[in-house]
Amino acid sequence: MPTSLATLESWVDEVASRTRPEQVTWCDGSDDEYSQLVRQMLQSGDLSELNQDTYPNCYLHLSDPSDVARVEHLTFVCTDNADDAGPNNNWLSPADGHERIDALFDGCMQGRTMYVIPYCMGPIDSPYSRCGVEITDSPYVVVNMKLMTRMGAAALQRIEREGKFVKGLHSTGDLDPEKRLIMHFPDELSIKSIGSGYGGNALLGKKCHALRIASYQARAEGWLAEHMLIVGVENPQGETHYIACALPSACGKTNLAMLIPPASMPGWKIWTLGDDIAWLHLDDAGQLRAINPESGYFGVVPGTNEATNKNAYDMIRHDAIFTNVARTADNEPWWENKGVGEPVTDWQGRPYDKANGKAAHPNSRFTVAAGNNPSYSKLAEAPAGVPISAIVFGGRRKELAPLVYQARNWRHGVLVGAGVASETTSANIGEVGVVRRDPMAMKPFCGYNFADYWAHWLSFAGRTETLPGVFHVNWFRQDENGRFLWPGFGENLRVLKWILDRCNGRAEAVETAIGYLPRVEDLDIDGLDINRSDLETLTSINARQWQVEIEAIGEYLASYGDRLPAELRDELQIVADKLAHGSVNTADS
Ligand code: GTP
Ligand code: SPV
Ligand code: MN
Repeated sequence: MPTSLATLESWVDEVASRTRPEQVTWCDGSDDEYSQLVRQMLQSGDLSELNQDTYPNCYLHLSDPSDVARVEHLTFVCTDNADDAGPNNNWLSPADGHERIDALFDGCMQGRTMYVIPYCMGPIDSPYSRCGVEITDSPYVVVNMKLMTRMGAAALQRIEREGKFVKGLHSTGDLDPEKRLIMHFPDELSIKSIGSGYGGNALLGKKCHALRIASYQARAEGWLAEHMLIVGVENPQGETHYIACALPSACGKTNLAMLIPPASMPGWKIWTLGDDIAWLHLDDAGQLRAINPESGYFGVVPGTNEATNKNAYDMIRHDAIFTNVARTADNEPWWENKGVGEPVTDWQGRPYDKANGKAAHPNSRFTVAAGNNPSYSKLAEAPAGVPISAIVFGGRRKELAPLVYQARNWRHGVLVGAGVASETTSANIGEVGVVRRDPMAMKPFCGYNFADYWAHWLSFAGRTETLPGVFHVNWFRQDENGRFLWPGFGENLRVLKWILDRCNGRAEAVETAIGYLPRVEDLDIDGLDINRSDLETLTSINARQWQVEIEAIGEYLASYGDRLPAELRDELQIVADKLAHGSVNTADS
């Protein structure tokens, strides 16, 4: 066996004897290995070639139609005590969890190759990085892991040096939704997932390791694992400040992470560090720093076009894997709002027919290496990460939430994060468009009790004098006809500019009950085509609606019982009192 680490070797043997693969392959992460697996999948039909003249090295994978998104209802955190997983997770005892899922793994790899994938989440030389090994019977998973993580020989060397790694066992099984389960055993640093080939369920380095297991470890070790993009904003003076921003699934992280400044903001530049996950640590000087544990993007395809996200549009023109998009007559990938071309076959490979719904699945995805992104930051490889000036939370809210506001202080900021709610999206199997609580955009991803998680967030205030400012944004306000009030995408830079100016004491705001809001004149709207009344709506709050919201947040927080930190309850009371006693800038009528 090609490892000197006995615990790794014995685990691989143990898995092989349960799953009974035809052969075992250790992945070295080389380009040759990637090409060879692609050739093999073209032969088996797992992948098909897209137009190699216009989309060189791009391939299409069509999933089983039942297997196109995460499955929160089938995802479990297995801890000794149910309370440690919390009301925010499905729970089983570790013994019951293993028993239930192991039965499905018995003999599941017969006739298949079992791949062993050593990977490193984070720059290979960073002290903040963590390693894992994923065992899978899916070549699609191997090639996606190659694009998304630092995988192969270098990761194996680090694992052998450290002797410690997260064990992830995955099989596509028979894709029967009744036999699909994703289990986490944080005390054992292990993950078991069966019955799905979809990204978040199958690429175990991503949500399973880098969020659920990592958040559990981060609490014990004093850091944070978050569902956040990391972006560098360079102003015309050449100074770059970094922002970490948590938005729920399919709510704009990839787009914000690589936005292109509007023509009317010359001299501004955006540098992408990460588009989905951030690991945040306080350094010795008390500065919060972030690394992106991933090295690729698994992004939402629909809506990507030259106007909304040209960086993404360009980076998926070569060396990309498309999952569940449609195709044109000239064999190019097609999706809703691509802006060019027409579909001839849909995401299920059928002749396109409007009566069957969308041509591309709403949760169709691209996978590309981060290096494909024209705005990829050099500091994305820096072992020490980047210093974070602002933390931004947000959600998808037709109503209520203004374009942007700032929390009064860290403790209030934790309440703002805990109070995030957002309309559900097709990133999870289930109903779309219903508002649900999604604290810190981590509802599906926090590997332990949210009450303990908020206490952990609060504890940072006692550890340093220099925490980032905390903000909330909403790009998705609509009028009664469903029209977006804010143009979004590149224009979101105007909001980032106000946020950074606030952090540097260079922008004005008014204090309201919910925090500091910009007045229209505090935002840089030079060259922006938007009417004044929309701007006024976006920068004001309705006190009565907010009273209802604060009450709803109170009820939600109360569902965490005695474990809820008293500080959060106190902060909520402060906001409730301010709303009750009236405050400036409430566009109440
Ligand atoms: P995950 O990968 O699921 O975690 O999602 P994400 O947060 O990275 O979301 P992404 O950036 O892929 O955006 C999801 C959808 O929202 C896409 O269809 C985008 O076109 C759309 N979107 C992103 N930013 C904006 C915006 O500023 N305004 C509007 N109206 N839509 C946006
Ligand atoms: C999300 O759902 O938040 C994603 C896609 O980023 S997945 O990798 O499936 O989690
Ligand atoms: Mn995500």
